[in-house]
Formats: sequence, C-alpha cells, structure tokens
Amino acid sequence: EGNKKECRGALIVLEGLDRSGKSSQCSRLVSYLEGQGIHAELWRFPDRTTNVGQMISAYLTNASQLDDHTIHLLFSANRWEKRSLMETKLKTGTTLIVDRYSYSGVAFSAAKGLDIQWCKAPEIGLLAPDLVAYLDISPEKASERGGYGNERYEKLEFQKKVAESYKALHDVSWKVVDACQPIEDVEKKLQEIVVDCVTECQKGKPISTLWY
Ligand code: FDM
Ligand code: MG
Repeated sequence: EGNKKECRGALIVLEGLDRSGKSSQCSRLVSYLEGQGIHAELWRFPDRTTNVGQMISAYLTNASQLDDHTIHLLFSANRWEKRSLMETKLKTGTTLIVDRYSYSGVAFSAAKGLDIQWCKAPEIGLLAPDLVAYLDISPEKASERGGYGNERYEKLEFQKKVAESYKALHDVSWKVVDACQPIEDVEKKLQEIVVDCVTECQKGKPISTLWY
C-alpha cells in the first residue's frame, strides 16, 4: 500500500534577497538532480504566465499601480492557482525546485509596513515546503553585485527592509547558506541538503500545509 507514497517528490524552496543567486542556483539544482536520476522541475513565483501573473508583472514593472494589500493578495492568488498542479506533480514523483514562495510574499509586503499576521493569513493551506534554503547575503553586498533591474523593489533601501522581515520569518527549520561563497561552494552545499530532503520524502515523509 505504502509504495506509491514512498516515491513522492520534494517541495524545495529557495529564498533570499534580489541578487543572492537564487535563480542560477535553482537551474543548477534541477540539472544536478536530473543527472542523479531524480526527476525535477524548476518553478518560480510570481508565475508571470497566468492572468494573475500578468497583473503582478505590470505592477512590478510600474506599468500599473495597486494598493499594497491588493498586490499582496494577488501574489497569494498566484500561488493558489498553482496549488493543485503542484500537489499532483509531487504525488507523481516530481521534485519541484521553487524560486521564491510564501516567504517572499510575507517578507516583501511586511517590508512595506503591512502586519505580518495579516500577510501570512492568505497563505494558510498552501503546500508547505519540505525544505527552505535561504541564500544569505547582506543587502549591501547584494547591491554591489550590480544588475538590479528597474523593477519596483530593486532598490537598496527597500532590500534592507526585506532583509529585516526575512529575519523575523526565519525559523530553525530553514537551511541558511552563505551566498557570498564561491558559486561552486554554494552549489555543493545546496546539492547536499537537497538530496537529503529528497531522500526523506522518498521514504514517506507526509506532505503538509502552511503554516506549521
Ligand atoms: N515578490 C515575490 C513579492 O513581493 N511577493 C511574492 O509573493 C513573491 C513571490 O516580486 F521583488 C517580489 C519579489 C521580487 C519580485 O520576483 C519579483 P522575481 O523573482 O524577481 O521575479
Ligand atoms: Mg527580481
């Protein structure tokens, strides 16, 4: 009976400030896992391909203006619209490497001054990650990497506030990886913790929901 459960995929989330290296590490992880024979897909939030995602994208590029609460709920809706596909993928054995999730949702809105509990509420019932890896870098160091684009939140002063709200959210289950190490060292560290997590999930660790 238990056999089918034993091969579920893992829900793995990478979080961190802009320019912390999340996106490149996510792609490297997917290639690595595939090479190890572990079926994996790269996901990201916001998912700008949906209708809700297009509203989010317009907001981020300053093509539209929205009240802070409204955009917060759209980011959440963008995760809710992907929830059932996410669950199906996990149950059929696909590991998902996700670039940002509910923690970005709370950290960025709380950085604007919204109440943390209010920000967390719409995330209740979404699938809980099996692993949150936080790519740790100071806002100053991240901004020195250059390449902030022109999107709404890509400014040092705001990133400092985001760093503070990530600290408030952070709990002991997060794996904090020093994102200032050479890229290959970050990659190695992530590979270790991710493989451990995939193994645990294969052994039948149940899927749970936010917030635990
Ligand atoms: N962001 C991302 C939020 O404000 N809330 C969310 O729920 C998510 C998932 O959107 F500045 C912010 C974080 C970032 C911006 O993200 C776009 P990418 O990773 O740069 O596309
Ligand atoms: Mg960005």
